[in-house]
Amino acid sequence: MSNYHIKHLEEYYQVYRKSVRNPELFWEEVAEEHFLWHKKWDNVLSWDFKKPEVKWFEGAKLNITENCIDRHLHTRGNRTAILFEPNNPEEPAQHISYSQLHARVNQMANVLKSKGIKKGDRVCIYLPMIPELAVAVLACARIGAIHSVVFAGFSSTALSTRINDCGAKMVITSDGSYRGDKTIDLKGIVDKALDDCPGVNCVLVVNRINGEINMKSGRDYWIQPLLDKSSSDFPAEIMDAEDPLFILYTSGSTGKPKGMLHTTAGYMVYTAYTFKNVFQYKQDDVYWCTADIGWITGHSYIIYGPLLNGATSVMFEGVPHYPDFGRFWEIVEKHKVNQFYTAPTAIRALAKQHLDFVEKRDLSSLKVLGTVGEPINEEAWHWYNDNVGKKKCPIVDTWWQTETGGIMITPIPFATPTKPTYATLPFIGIQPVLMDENGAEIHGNQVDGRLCIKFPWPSIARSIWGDHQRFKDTYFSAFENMYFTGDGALRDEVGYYRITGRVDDVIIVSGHNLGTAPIEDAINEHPAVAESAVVGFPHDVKGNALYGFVILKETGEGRVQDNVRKEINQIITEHIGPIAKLDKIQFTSGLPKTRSGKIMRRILRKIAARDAENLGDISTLLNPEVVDEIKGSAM
Ligand code: 7RM
Repeated sequence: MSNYHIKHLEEYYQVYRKSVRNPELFWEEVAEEHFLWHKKWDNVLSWDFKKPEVKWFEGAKLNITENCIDRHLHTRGNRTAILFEPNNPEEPAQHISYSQLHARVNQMANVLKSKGIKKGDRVCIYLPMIPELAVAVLACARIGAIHSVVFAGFSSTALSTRINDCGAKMVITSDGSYRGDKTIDLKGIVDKALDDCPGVNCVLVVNRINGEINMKSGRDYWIQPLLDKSSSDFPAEIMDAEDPLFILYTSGSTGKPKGMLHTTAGYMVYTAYTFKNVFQYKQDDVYWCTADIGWITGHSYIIYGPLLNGATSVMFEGVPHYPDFGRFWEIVEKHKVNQFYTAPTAIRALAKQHLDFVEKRDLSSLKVLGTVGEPINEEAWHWYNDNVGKKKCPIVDTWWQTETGGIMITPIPFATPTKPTYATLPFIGIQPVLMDENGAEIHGNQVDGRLCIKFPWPSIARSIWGDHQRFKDTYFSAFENMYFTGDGALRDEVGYYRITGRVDDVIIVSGHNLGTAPIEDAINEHPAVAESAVVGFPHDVKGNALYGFVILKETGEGRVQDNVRKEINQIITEHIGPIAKLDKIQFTSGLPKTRSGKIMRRILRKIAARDAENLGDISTLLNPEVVDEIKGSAM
């Protein structure tokens, strides 16, 4: 038992050493004690980062939803599994118990089955943050179908790309969604996407807004009547440990989004174990992660991790600023939230508002605060610590990725002393290393380098859907026998890690990963555009914002240019979504390029950040004269 629940720093070091000395033995013990298996594994781990191939708990048989739900029925059947807080504060919250969740997931699984879905099929879920989203995810897992949730803020083009890439047969969506004072026509977006998706033969539609929508006969079905006539029993499909559980898309620095593939048993063991320890969850606590289930944080730490521990997980439909900037604190007070997990970008936005929004609420239920998604700056950390945690709640700055499935570097509350802007120590079983440009490991403390992980952990992604070669090239080729994260990090004098940011062309805007290449591709669709380059620049709320340098085929007048600016952002919105819109667009006659034709983004980044005094080595630059032009008219 003591392995499962760490309470002191000494205990952390002890368990950590054990987990690294004999990972197989360690994870086997965790897996033995806390889960329901139809058959135990023949082999705990086999791996080869060269192929790459990783298998955990091979030979084991299980269904993750039995572990999330059925296992708790006799002890916690009437306890709340999902606490749904609607967008509109006037609409009552819903407390969905483990028993009710069991019935609803089973009904949904029966509906999926009746529409021809079976083990291994891909189902695309494009839903707002309503209970049906969690139910749909779990129903897929129950039947053995592979869910691919697409964040409901993505555009129709982004949606159709993902549907086609994974070959989904079915889409589960809603007539619309509420976001603050707006309603969004989700079904319209789906209809448009499906013009390009011949493989989808069934769309299930949740009624959320009573919207006037088109229902294509023979393809589209309202979901509720189907659920109503379905049985609330469904025998879980027995899965192999390494059967796929889900695909979740994440932006790459180049090309199309990568469908990260996660499998069943390892993901289950790791998300359950991290949830328990990183949030120090105790029975009957109320835990709230404000992420959307469309991101990995929502998969692992709204649905799977919490439910695997029999927790109460808050699911919030709305946004932090509706009806006003006090909404988060109102919800914390209302539901007596004990663990609160959010993104630095949200903290920065809320820290700008009147302190009264925070101070008028009773936040005394809070025990642990968390952040995820991007580096947290010192001011935001202190604001969070002082005003939300009242200096009594440890802040867990959790570093991890879609690819890692679960939290990798993090303090353990009440055990690890926190340090602002530091994610601190590797989680149990995680072996980070820092590497230099020449592929050598950097030993010692007070050093920085590229962050790699040298040993597999149970929830590492197993592949990119349909493109194993790309998986290998992206993560396992830069450094021999290592998983390369794409992030830079430094290690301080006591061995704490601080993540310094991406070392590739991924830019994190408000916690959303955006690749520069797909945005540039969208910009270049504009008929007036010859070429473009996008870089990030520091932004006090979003962390980074986007700055586009654009070469027009013919330079127009100011007014023409303003129109082009608007149209470029429209195209980006259509292709990717509003999160990828550019804050600044500068027209230029050329882009700084190396002799081999590569855009020197380093220079553009400095100009965008208004830090162009010292541009460093520009000796390989082919066209130094454009640098002066760009500097001269920087925005
Ligand atoms: C969970 C998630 C992954 C990228 C990652 C980092 C950045 C995430 C932190 C962080 C500094 C953190 N998955 N990142 N957490 N940077 N401190 N605590 O965000 O796939 O969407 O993004 O996010 O660059 O590589 S993700």
